Amino acid sequence: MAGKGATQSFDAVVIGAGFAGLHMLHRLRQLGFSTVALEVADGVGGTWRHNRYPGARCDIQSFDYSFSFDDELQTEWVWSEKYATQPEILRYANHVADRFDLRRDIRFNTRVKMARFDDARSRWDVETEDGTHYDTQFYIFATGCLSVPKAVDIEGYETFEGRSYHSTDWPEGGVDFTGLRVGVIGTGSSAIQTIPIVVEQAKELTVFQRTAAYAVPALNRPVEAAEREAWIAKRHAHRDLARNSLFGVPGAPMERTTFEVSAEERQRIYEEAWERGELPALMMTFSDILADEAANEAVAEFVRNKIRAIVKDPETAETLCPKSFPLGTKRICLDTNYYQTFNKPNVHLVDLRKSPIEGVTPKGIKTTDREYEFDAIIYATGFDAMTGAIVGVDVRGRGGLELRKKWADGPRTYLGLTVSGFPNLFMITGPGSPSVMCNMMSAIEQHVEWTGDCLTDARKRGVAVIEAMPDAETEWVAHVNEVADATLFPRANSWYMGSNVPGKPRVYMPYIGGLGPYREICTEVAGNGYRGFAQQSAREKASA
Ligand code: NA7
Repeated sequence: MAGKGATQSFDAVVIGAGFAGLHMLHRLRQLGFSTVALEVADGVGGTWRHNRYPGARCDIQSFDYSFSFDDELQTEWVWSEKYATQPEILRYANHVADRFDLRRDIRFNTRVKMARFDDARSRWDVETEDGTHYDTQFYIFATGCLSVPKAVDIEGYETFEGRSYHSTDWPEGGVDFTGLRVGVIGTGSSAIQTIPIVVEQAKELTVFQRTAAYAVPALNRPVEAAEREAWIAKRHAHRDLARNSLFGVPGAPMERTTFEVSAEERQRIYEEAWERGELPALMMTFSDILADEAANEAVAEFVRNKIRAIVKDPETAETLCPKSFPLGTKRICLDTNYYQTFNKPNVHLVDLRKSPIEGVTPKGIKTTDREYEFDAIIYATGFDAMTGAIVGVDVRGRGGLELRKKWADGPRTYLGLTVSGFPNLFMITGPGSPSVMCNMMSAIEQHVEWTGDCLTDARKRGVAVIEAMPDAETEWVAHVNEVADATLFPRANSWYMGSNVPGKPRVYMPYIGGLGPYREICTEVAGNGYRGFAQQSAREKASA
């Protein structure tokens, strides 16, 4: 191996060794491309390596939250629970790396500093922080959608004299909260998963809520042997349904609309969905939930009534009821005893809408109302989602064009896979693709397969440079917005919109047309000679 500061040449450089990076590396290797993956951490797993907070689990059933690309892999691996815990998911990522002998082509502890497209050579120069240069034809982001923590935007947080933890970067080996007074800031999925576990040790736990979330019970349980066998028997059909579905898991919204049925029937349908313990279940009960305000309000009120029935103190229950955005327009949370936790005498809820946080002090957290003293504060304040990891690298395309500048008013992509002005650059689950709107594993597999096919096709046809055309990009961005605008999604201040990060442009980032229809579009683009892409062979380039 070449030493630091040297240049190494590859067909493809993949950034990241989470699930997307692992699969992309494996696929490109299978296709005969010399490939290296660069990973900032000291091991594989991506977001599942850092998000080690107690209670961290997937919110898509384990069978679905796994790869389908290798049949032996999917039949040999045994998931122990309906929703796997973070340690089990990380073990799975390590198993994938071992099984396909991927580590030999991953450079760990390696942060990319800069990536520059050299017009003359049609190659990328990728420079890492240790000064190594990677010369590559293709540059592929597999950096994940939820991998860069949102910087803590609360004044004085560094002055706190107790212990501070962030859900996105939890200490290895865990934390003992026994006998401590703990404050938790945030009530998104991470907080909702961790609060019921932390309270088992903490002396007092105070939750600071700015926006109440919709959470449905996970109804987690061990996977029985018979269930596993049944899944294995139907796996091919199951995966086909998932690939062509809206959310990357089998199932579709019912065709009926909310007010077509009687109030009693509606209630029965909601109850049935609630009892399934699955994230998309309530959204699939009627076809108009994500498009019609009244329909959404009906199902939202059903969830609020559940909260009111669980939480004994009426004022606390009312504060926990989400009212400021439509159900499903921020990712629904799956919980295990979250609402029940607020019935414990040592758990308190602070409504930041009534008394906002003024700042963190040496002793604790000060709201406009009073100061709360803590021994430990947990920040479960989320991520700079979808674009944070991409613009975190200084990427320069054709003519020195800066990706950060190009995206200053929000990300612009063609198919969420490519960017005009940035030839031979690909993004796995980039903004403008279904990504976080569905099961990430299904989204990753579709993008990895498409990218692998695209590179193979380019090689076969002698194409040296492939680049999204500006018109195709503009049309795609318009389509992504048009589809989003026909729904209630843009109504929420969500990380889908970038509105959780101060100063980030407010643009609806994922494509919500559904994974199946999106797959068809991508397949059609490829089938039509990569419609919307400018392509240049080495010979054309030389004579240009
Ligand atoms: P989320 O869903 O972005 O949640 C972050 C939470 O932190 C949310 O309740 C925020 O309130 C709150 N927050 C963020 N900054 C502040 C400040 N400054 N003051 C008070 N409260 C704040 O992140 P998660 O990690 O929970 O989940 C992300 C995804 O991971 C999730 O959707 C699953 O797909 C897995 P806000 O809503 O902004 O008012």
